[in-house]
Amino acid sequence: MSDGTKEIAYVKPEQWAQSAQPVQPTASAQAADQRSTAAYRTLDAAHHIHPFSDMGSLNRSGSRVIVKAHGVYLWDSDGNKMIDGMAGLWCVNVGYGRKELADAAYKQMQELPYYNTFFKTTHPPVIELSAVLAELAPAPFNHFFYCNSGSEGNDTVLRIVHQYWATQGKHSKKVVISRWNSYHGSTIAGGTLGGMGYMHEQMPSKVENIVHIDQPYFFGEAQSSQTPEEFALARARQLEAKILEIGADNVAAFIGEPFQGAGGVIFPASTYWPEIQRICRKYDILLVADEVIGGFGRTGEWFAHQYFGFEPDIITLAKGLTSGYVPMGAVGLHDRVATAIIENGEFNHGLTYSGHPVAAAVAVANLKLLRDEKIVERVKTDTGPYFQKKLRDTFASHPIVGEIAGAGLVAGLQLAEHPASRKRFANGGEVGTLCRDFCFNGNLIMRATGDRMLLSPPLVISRQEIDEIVSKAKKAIDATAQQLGML
Ligand code: PXG
Repeated sequence: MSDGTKEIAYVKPEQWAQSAQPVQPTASAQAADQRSTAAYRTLDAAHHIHPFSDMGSLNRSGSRVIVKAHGVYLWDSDGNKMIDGMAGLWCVNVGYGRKELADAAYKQMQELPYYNTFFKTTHPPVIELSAVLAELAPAPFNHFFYCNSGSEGNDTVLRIVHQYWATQGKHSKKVVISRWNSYHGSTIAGGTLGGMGYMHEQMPSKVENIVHIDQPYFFGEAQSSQTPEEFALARARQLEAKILEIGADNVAAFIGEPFQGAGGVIFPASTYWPEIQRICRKYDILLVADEVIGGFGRTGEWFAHQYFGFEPDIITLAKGLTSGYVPMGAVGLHDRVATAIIENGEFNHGLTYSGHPVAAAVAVANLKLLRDEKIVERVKTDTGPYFQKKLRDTFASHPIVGEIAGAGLVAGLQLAEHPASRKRFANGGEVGTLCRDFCFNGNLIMRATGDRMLLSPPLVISRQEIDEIVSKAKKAIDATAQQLGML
């Protein structure tokens, strides 16, 4: 084919024995790395369905083609350099281009590219990873189950919760309580657990026994007379009301992201999580913290539940576990839950790639970087406070910024029509999209959820790079305000 699409380096089976050396790309495969932007877009539109996208409209406008990355920067196929304010999708915690991770994958692929741990086998990378996780996680978390993503992690959570109560003889404890506007993944179970109505609408069916309570979104949902602490307490007490309505004997677990990520970086006031924990303990309900975004240093603590000061029974992990270099998810079990699973016969759940050796080797290399280079400590004591202060200094009195939420290296900026009275834009999603497009044109990647602008840069970001993000965000938010005639 003249465009080289199908001419990739291919070793025929009869040549396998001679191909012990790494295969070099052929000239045509190298050429395929250097297509023009137009050629990339044509091929992408012809064959690729993107996640969460309106493909008709995307194919008409064309995607931005990201071709390389280093540190906190990305480059597109036209040579534009962008600063990545989102660490990919909240995942590239150690930044792009760390050779240690590539080397770990390369070495592991040569030594043992795949084996499973189903039938009385195990392997060094998964053993090593479990030991490192047990060292890094809070004391009662000593056991880990592996999967490929956060969604599969939350599917696994449902299986573990169900099995746990079965082992306790409490077979009626089946209902899992979650929250509206939470995000727990895009499989059927993850999507049902999540509280995104637009996802529920497109599901063929939902997982049974999952119900939702309201989120602790102060800016958007509190009454004008409520303080953040009062509102958070009232929202936490919806859990108690829901348990009483369903009957504690029927409720298995509560699941929540310590702070909602995709839902808009919503940070509950300090009263929220202690009350949720009190209620879970009172009614003997497992407390699950979905740490897929919050885990591995985002708030300056290793896990976001440590930042909010509560103690879950189960944690879901993904993203920062491998810094996104390869896919991997995990579920961490408190000793109490682990013992019940371990001591009560077979647990009938597993995936071909549970504990994949290459993913595990990359995860170990990644966690060692986070630990040994003191990246998480730096977020807590230096770059995190600097980022939060810089955002507050820059936006506290901006005419369309109503709230600055966050800690460490994660933040949500609420765009609002009238910040003082917490009046949001009637067409909030449109304002957020407008602002996001200004960011994009200014070579800053910043995500919009409705009218909240989100930042979650790689944890290795420097103060100077933080300055660059904040100044680019300021330009984009100013441009948005100007377009709306509010600046
Ligand atoms: N839990 C949480 C808290 C998440 O944020 C998942 C589970 C699911 O993980 P996987 O690996 O299955 O995607 C997530 C994922 C966004 C965005 O636009 C956020 C996520 C995924 C894709 C897009 O903010 N979070």
